Amino acid sequence: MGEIKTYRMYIEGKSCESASGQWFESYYPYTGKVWARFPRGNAEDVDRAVNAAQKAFTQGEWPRLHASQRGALLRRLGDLVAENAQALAETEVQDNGKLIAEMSAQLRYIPQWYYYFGGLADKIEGAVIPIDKPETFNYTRYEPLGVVAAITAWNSPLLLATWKLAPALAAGNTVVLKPSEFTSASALEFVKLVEQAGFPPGVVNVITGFGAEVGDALVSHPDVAKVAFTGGEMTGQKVYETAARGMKRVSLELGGKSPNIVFDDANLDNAVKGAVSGIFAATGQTCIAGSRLLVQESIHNEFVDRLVSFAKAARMGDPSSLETQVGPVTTVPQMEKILGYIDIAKGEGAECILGGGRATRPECGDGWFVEPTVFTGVRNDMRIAQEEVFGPVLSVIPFRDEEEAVEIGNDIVYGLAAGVWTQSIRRALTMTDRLRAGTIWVNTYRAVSYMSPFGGYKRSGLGRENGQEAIYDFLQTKCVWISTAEDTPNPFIMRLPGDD
Ligand code: TXE
Repeated sequence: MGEIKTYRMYIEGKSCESASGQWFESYYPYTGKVWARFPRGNAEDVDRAVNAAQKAFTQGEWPRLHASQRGALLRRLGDLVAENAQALAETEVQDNGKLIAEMSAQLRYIPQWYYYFGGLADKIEGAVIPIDKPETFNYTRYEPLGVVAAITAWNSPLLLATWKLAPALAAGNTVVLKPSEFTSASALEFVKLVEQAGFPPGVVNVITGFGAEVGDALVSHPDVAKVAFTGGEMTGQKVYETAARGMKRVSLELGGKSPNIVFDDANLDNAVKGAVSGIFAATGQTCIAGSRLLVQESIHNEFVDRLVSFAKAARMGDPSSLETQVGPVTTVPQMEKILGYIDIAKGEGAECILGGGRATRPECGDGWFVEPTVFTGVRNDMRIAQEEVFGPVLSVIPFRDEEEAVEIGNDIVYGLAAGVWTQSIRRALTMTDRLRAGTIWVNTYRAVSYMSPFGGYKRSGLGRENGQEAIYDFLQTKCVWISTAEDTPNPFIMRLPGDD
């Protein structure tokens, strides 16, 4: 690989190094080699970024813009993302190891978030309350919160940032974005487009660095009004606790261990594709992975055979080739975690019928690859069925009937998503009713949209991203009382409906 690329943080419309002058490196997962370096931020940088965001929230052009003008800026940003889609996709391939095929599609879709929330910006209306007091006018208005800290994970850096930035900005907030230390590049490429679109300095800032040094300082900063977080469950819990001390708003998008449930009346060709995309797409590094495949006993063996022959044929290797179907794992700690879980499953007595280790195929070179792995004979109480692996490892669990499918599906601390494969409308509706998860897919899997609310039940998180309701997570309600009375009544007597 050629020269190492140097990135700088972005605060108040300017590129800058960190206060400490230190750097950290990012690797290309396909080769395992360093390709870029980033400023290693600390609490001082956080303070500068939050101050810039607070200043932009209270002074200058941004707070004076109409909602329609904010919407126009967001739509312009969407256009710029579309124009620069290829370059952004290539950055993500390099930094994260994501497939170019997936990223090209994702980058064609990301502008929609800016168009949708840009369009929503001037449709947020308060209400006039038919108040029960004489000579009183009472109404509500929605106002932005202030500085939003957007903290994102490494698995889909730009998409996850977009889910936070588009509604936060549409609502009139300012933002400090902290991407994962493993994948900071796309945020810094993207923020150039924010500037080009014409957002005033300080409205969007990007700081790079580690969770304990930058993330924690950001969550604890007194001028941060809200934290929008995507990441692991343990970190989410810590963020929630820290934010609670400052009484900050929090939305958390955490992990999952989603059941993908195949009934014997399903279209099995479709269900096989759904099971494969549920766990092997994005190398299984998605919070919505269908990592528990529940298969009805009567079709279990046939289904597993079909699934394995489909998965076996998946092409691994160079993520920048359009032919590749399963790419590398993004980080070394993640690869080690996945391999650790494969050992745990073997130790628990699950049967490994596909993969089961690091990929040593020649086309994988020195990259961080794990073979697509399938375990059968998994019981739902095993760790491999209960804990999020976040990799290409599938646990197949047989079930008898609907009742047992619901019981196993819900017997988990998470509740992010679930899939149901059936041709019976009665069964589909019953299952969607009884499964406890924020998203249920029937005869499809992994579908998301800017229009459709996304978020978790139980320990999978708090709040919803996407869809109209997402913007209210970045707003607060103000209630205004105006007396139209000539005289202020006796201050020692409370007035009730019917009193003159
Ligand atoms: O995530 P972290 P990691 C799961 C997955 C993975 C595990 C750990 O199972 O193996 O989480 O991944 C920042 N205060 N998911 O370690 O630590 C951090 O810098 C504030 C599921 O990469 O949660 C990064 O920007 N911020 C998940 C972000 O939090 C802190 C996606 C997420 O990092 C912080 C990714 C702190 N104290 C991993 N510590 C999903 N839901 O999709 C860290 N951070």
